Amino acid sequence: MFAVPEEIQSKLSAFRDISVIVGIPSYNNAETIGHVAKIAAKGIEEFFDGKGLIVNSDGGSTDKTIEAFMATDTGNVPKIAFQYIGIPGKGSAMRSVMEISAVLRAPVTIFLDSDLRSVQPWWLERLGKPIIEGKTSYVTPYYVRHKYDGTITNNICYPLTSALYGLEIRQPIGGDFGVGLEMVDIYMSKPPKIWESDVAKFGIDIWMTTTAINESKFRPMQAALGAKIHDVKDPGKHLGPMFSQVVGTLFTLIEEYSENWMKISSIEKSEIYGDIPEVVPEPLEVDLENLIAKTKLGIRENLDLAKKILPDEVFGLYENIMENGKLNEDNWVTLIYKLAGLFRNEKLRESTISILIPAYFGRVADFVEKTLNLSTNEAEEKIKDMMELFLSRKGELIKEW
Ligand SMILES: Nc1nc2c(ncn2[C@@H]2O[C@H](COP(=O)(O)OP(=O)(O)OP(=O)(O)O)[C@@H](O)[C@H]2O)c(=O)[nH]1
Ligand SMILES: [Mg+2]
Repeated sequence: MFAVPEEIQSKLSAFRDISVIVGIPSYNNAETIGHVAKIAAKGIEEFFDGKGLIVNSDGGSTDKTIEAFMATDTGNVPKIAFQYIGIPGKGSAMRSVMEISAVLRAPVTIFLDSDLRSVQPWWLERLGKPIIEGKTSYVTPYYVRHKYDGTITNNICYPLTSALYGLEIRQPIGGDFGVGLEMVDIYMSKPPKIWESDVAKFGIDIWMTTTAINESKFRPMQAALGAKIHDVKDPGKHLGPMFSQVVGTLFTLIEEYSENWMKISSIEKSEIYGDIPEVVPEPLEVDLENLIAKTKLGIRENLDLAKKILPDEVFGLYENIMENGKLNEDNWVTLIYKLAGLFRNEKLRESTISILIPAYFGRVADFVEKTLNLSTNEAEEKIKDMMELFLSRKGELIKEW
């Protein structure tokens, strides 16, 4: 084991016959982690005969997250908590949990974010049962989210991943996953160098999902979970670093699996397990003015860099974003496919991502403005259209290869 401290490793032999491990990554989540742990324990009692273990892998919180977790009453369900070893990030935390799953040979590992408020005991059934029944070894969450929540998911991860690999997965980076032992073993067999990349940070989710799509002998499934209520972030203010880790990883994987996606020209739906609950997601305020201002400023700052690496016609559309601070769907696809191609050149990696970030803010601004008066369902249709657009123009990406 690489990411689990020795004093924890030596305690693991006490746990036998574990059917499910619930892994909770955390970083300063003292206020919310207790609730998640409590619900996890209930789910383990109800759906796994109590044969579970709850693992909190923390990133060195300064708000006593571990203490809050350990002080939570989880009944007869055992729990352990520690600070993982490795570069700081959500991925390192999840790695440490999977190392424990591999050693204990737990057939199911379920990840739950520590800032979740809407988590329910039955989420464990939805995320775990398809694996126990042998139908799949990877389950992504299928939540009902507000139209402005999940902007990285909606604008790139969902439409592009679905179009590339031909499997429609609505929340490829949802974070709350069910993972079977087949996939745990595959993840743990990857070169350790992977854990020095953005996979150790917020790249972990897209990496796990893309690897499952391409390498599992089963097809990934989705679990209907209802609303995702968690600590939300305004895309203009907090999502820059997360975007670069997620998209950098996504682009790296396009290279890795190029032989697979090039052959695919249609999209199938990944099966959804469970009835989709009827819930109204919590509204999320987006500061549109700030987003537009941030877009314009970011484009200006990256203009010289963009001129150096983009072909003229693409640079033209990039420069245009500066005028109104927005980027439409068509130009977004053009830019993504061009930059995904340029990203193959290791020397251009940093530049491509830094150019893309302000354009992403512009894409979000355009979406927010176009959907101001639309319902969540109507906005959803627009996001689906983008997936179709990525698919119909896939030839442009193939040309880059
Ligand atoms: N151990 C560890 N956990 C982290 C770190 N960063 C985030 N996490 C955990 O990963 C989970 C998801 O992080 P969030 O910041 O809520 O991000 P998110 O919900 O995926 O993203 P948004 O939908 O954009 O809000 C939470 O449980 C965090 O506590 C880290 O550096 N170390
Ligand atoms: Mg969150």
